Amino acid sequence: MMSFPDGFLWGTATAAHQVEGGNSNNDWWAWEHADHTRCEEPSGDACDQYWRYPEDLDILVELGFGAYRFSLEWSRIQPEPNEWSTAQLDHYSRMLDACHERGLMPVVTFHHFTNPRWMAADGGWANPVNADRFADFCAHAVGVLGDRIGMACTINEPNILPLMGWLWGLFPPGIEQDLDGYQKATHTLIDAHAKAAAAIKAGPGDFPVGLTVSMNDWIAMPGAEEQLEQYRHAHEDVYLETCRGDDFLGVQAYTRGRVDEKGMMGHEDGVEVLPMGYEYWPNAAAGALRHAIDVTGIPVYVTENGIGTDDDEQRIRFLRDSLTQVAACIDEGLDVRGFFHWSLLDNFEWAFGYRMRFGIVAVDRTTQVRTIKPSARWLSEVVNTNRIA
Ligand code: GCO
Repeated sequence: MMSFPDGFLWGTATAAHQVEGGNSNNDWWAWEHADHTRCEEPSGDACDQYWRYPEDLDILVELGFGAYRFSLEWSRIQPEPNEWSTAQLDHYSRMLDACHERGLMPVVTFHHFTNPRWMAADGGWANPVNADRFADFCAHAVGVLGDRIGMACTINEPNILPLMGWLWGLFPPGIEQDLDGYQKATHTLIDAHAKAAAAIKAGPGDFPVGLTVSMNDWIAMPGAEEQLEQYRHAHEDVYLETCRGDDFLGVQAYTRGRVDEKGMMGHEDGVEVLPMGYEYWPNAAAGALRHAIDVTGIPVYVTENGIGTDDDEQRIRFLRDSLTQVAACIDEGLDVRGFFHWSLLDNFEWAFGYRMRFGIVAVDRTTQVRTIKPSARWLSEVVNTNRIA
């Protein structure tokens, strides 16, 4: 039996654009509706969480979770460069209050992949000025919301944005193989994290502030150790190294990356492959945690881990194995403080649309009715007993 320390924080994670619905003033909405993109379908009403958040928070309470990680939609709060929406800030105020009324810690992400259209039109993350604009947004939002925030994540997976947006063309602005744009976006995002963290710290409230980074469990074939270092450095360490002074790091891990002397390798024969196209790899979180702590030396939370699958038994198997390894990391003495399952709900999985089901709660796409899955009950047992039976 594996157990978790007292006070270990259990939560689930979502992002505004993936669950709220109707976020028509951001670059993703534009991207979903553009003819030339590889998006399978538009986000539309998503899970209508903009209106249904009380019901979703009730589900978290019923399952015994202590925290909810969600994001603020910048394009709602600052619809134009010089316009701020008090009504939208009030909306997030009500969400924070609703969390506290239920005893849930709100973990607030200030940026989760989407940009206001005006910011995207002015170069997006490739324009260094947008780091200051983002910090300005953070200062404004924290001024209203800060007294009720439990923990803050500045930017979700800044390492994914340049990769998807400037090299692979899967996220807006949809550019492929633009190394210069990739590097500019990387620099702006690193700068934006530092400036946003300072702005959030300067506001009301006193809560931990950190970054969340997308990480793999990296494995080098014999003789390819140097190639692995190069890959990992460009993709992850360049961000981790800037986090050493932060309150915590959020580790988000879903699979592994294997490297041989020729570069990134394909799937290994015999290893299950998930609908997302990568290997089923329950050691992802533990492997990433070890490396994250090695590089940063700061406390870490798993801020995302889970799988997109229609097979809920497979999800339970994944979670059992993944959490067993996370518990082993804690036994080894690593400072791991919490685990946030991605995700609470089946939601809008970006270019894949609604085909990928990462939730422990199903959502009927027509009626929006929520149905708790067996995996939610399984995880609830772990959360309530603080151990894996
Ligand atoms: C990410 C994001 C989430 C995804 C999740 C599943 O890691 O890409 O934070 O928005 O939905 O990771 O792919």
